[in-house]
Amino acid sequence: MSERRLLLVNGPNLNLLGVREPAIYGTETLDDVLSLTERTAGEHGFTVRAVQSNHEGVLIDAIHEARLDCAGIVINPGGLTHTSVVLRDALSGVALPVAEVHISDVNAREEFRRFSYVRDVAVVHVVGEGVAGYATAVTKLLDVITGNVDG
Ligand code: CA2
Repeated sequence: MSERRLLLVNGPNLNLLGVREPAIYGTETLDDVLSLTERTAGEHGFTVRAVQSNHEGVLIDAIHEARLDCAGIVINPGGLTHTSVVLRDALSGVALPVAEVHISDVNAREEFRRFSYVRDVAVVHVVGEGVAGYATAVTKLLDVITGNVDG
């Protein structure tokens, strides 16, 4: 394992969390996501570096940089989940363990949300737990990283 740090990636429009569409995404904000993720990782002696961007290339650069100093990646790719081969290639290219998290239950919404380009490059999948799902994703990913479970 490299350093005891996780990269948290939030994709396009997730800066609007808690501001719009509370019926789907709840009332917690992106700052709440960051606090929860940092607290959960901190309980296991890990720190978090977080990036949110509405620009695919910014996310890809952050994923590439994680190769140098992170032990794993927690990602909610937002709508890029369903569209982005390049995001998938970046994740598979850095060869770090990945947890894919979705706030809403993507399997119970529109048909196009059922397909994920990220799914099979991730070792942990969390859907439909709301913002609390980020804590689940961190805990499960750290279990994989620290060898508590085999995935
Ligand atoms: O459920 C999730 O976490 C999603 O990744 C969220 C994406 C959506 O495209 C995926 O299908 C499922 C949308 C992110 C936009 O988030 C917003 C939050 C509040 C208000 C508007 C958008």
